[in-house]
Amino acid sequence: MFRSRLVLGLTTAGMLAAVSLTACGSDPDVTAASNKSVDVVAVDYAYKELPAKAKAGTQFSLVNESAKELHEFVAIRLPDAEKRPIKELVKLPEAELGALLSPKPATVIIAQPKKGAEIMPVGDGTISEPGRYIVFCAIPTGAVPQEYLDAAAKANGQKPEGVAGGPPHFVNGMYGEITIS
Ligand SMILES: [Cu+2]
Repeated sequence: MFRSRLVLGLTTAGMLAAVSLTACGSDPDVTAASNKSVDVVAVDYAYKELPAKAKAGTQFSLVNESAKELHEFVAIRLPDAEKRPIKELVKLPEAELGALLSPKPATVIIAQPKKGAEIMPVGDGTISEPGRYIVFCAIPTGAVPQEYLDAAAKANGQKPEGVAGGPPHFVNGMYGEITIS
């Protein structure tokens, strides 16, 4: 399963604490217009046009506008009792964050730079179950796209390991949330 390896690329809690408070990726004014499909845009290092709300069954896709970085859209349903804002959650100590992110994602979409191809190691972009989802990108900053994709292909749906790079993109602010109803 997609266990807490997700965050093994994490650095220290100290680095997480350095995350800017201004970088939260959801736009509270945006609600998905259609219950069919939504294109989320990835830039270095944030999501654009990430709806705050969408209907169950919405299929997401990821358009990567970065010139060189690979980006991903990992959506994990949070426990119903979890009410803290996402910007607090991403700053939790690694073990705590790892536990929160241990459920299998509803979907994982990886998109190549320059609006390149999408790869879907988990699911097909569809989020079916109502709830509150954290959306984040854990690709190491500066990782070579092909190196990461090769590692992802070998990882069988789990988080690729051993890919050179800096802290995961969510440490740079690449995270957000979507409420599915
Ligand atoms: Cu990213």
